[in-house]
Amino acid sequence: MSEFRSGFASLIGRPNAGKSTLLNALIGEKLAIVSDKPQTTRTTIQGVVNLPGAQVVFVDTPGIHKSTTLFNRRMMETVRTALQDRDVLLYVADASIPFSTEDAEAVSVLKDLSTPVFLLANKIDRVQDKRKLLPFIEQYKTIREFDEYLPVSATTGEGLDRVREAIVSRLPEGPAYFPADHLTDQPERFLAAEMIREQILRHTRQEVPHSVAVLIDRWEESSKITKIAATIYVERDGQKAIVIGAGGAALKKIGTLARYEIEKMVGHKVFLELFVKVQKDWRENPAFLNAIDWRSMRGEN
Ligand SMILES: Nc1nc2c(ncn2[C@@H]2O[C@H](COP(=O)(O)OP(=O)(O)O)[C@@H](O)[C@H]2O)c(=O)[nH]1
Ligand SMILES: [Mg+2]
Repeated sequence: MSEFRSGFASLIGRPNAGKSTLLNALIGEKLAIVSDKPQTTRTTIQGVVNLPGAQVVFVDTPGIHKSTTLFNRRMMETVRTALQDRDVLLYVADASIPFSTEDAEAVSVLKDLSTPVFLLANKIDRVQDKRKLLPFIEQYKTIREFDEYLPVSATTGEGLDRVREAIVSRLPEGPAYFPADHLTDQPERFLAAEMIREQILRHTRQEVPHSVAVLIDRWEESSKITKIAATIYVERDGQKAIVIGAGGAALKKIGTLARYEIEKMVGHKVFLELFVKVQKDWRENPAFLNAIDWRSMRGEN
């Protein structure tokens, strides 16, 4: 009988490639928030999958992008950390749009790595003519050789079995890292803050998504109801007005939709109270960045 295998697989790639959607699809649970705005994912997120004879710990990461603010630089640091000490790297590319110089630049983060790297050509549900996948993959090959080339769709699930098989075949033998019921490294209250931020990303535009941070102020759980108070931070008065909306309509919608998601997670009724505050230029404020990072809250980095 073959031995049990276990290991870590990081999902990396440019913003919007579909890394977080893939994480959720591979896990079968919604762990990472998803939107069509870049920088939806701001931190690494682990999701554990138990397969027959193997345990894979997937790690979702922020998209590879140019660092302008202190916050962006921190995000890119987490991407670089996620490249280290992994058993497999999954480079996710959007196969529904043409290859660009930004793609070529982003792939360069993989330079000098000896870890096996798979190219996941994602969003193939949007590629009508599948013959186009070959030249798409060839473009990547001109930059580097990958250990596997896997066409997938995170939304339909196509190709994901091949991904799981290919990962397991590259994992070292070893015991599971986590107990079978351990799903993620994220505390529930951080997931809740993310669910609130997801609704803001979905219902606002332009500069607002980048300027939003959410912190949970209060979390009181009883057997029937969880009472949560959270503050939405923005950088400008104008953004505050957008998040609140005319007569509070936008904030009400955000709160209602986020509450549904949080109720699904905690499994009972939720009472959600939201506040909106201006925290000028928080993306350049180290103390504030520490406050919104649950890892540093727990003294993990
Ligand atoms: N059609 C299609 N859309 C996808 C697929 N994967 C992701 N998306 C969409 O692409 C956008 C970005 O996805 P997200 O997972 O947040 O990308 P990330 O920035 O790489 O984490 C979202 O609107 C997703 O719904 C896919 O396989 N097919
Ligand atoms: Mg993401």
